[in-house]
Amino acid sequence: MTDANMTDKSTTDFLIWVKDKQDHIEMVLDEVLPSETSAPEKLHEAMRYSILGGGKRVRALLCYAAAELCATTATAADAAACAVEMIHAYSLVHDDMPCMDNDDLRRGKPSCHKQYDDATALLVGDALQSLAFDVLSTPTLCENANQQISMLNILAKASGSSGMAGGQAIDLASIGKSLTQTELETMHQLKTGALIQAATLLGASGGSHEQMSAVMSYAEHIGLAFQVVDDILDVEADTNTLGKTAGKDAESSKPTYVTILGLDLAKELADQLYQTAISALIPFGEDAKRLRELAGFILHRSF
Ligand code: GRG
Repeated sequence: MTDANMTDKSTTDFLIWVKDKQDHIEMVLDEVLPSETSAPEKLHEAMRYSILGGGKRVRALLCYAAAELCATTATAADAAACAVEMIHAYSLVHDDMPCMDNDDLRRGKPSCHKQYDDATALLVGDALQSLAFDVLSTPTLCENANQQISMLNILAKASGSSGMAGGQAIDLASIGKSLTQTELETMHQLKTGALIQAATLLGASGGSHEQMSAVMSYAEHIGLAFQVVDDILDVEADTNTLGKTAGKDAESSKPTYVTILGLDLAKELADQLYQTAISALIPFGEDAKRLRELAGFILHRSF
């Protein structure tokens, strides 16, 4: 889970930071989500089931690390981390449904439509998406209204048809077809990369244009590395470790970095993308420590 270059002491320090932020985002989400005792109870329970108590929280971690680097306020960083994790959870709930990837297991437990039903899963995704924009548009969030409007715009673009939903449409249309590496990259930049970039950029939204553009270059490369590693794990890891069905890509005839490049070249590509992401952080010097460590975390993750 950690960068091979890290010493034991810095690894421990990083893992403490990760745990602290994971616990924090869990608490913030718990507070923001409607109570399961308020009507409509079943929908609220299913929303909480789908987002609480699981996931690595990579997007929230990227958001917090970028916020620390760019001096974004804690209130804005919390709202951004929450909103991005809500969009991510909605995408997983919808992706698991029979009309899309049809997967029964998510985060080590039955996926939302298996635990509840299809209609509830559809509504959970819809409601989490709305709640994300509700949280991010809270009137008291930022003193700088322009920053807040820009944050809303970043998340809207990353989630919609020019971002995650568009990437998912290309993904569904590409089943059983062969894609070139460039076509595969375009699909993943949208499907997975756009939200990872948004998470990092939202965290950096309190920074200068120069800072945001360096962070953007980091996020573009680490977002793609995340997907290449995901394709490798789909082949190399087992279902228990992943908490979702392993081997799903091959089973559903999906083009992946492993099918296009083979395992060794896919691993080389992940490493190259990691190195390029790290280079983008050079202007920040030591201050970008957490973003560098997170890049290692993404590259070496085992689930
Ligand atoms: C339904 C509009 C819509 C979009 C779905 C993101 C997505 C698009 C589908 C997920 C399918 C998938 C497994 C993609 C591979 C990369 C990915 C997003 C993995 C899951 O993210 P993690 O590993 O999950 O960060 P956790 O559970 O740790 O949060």
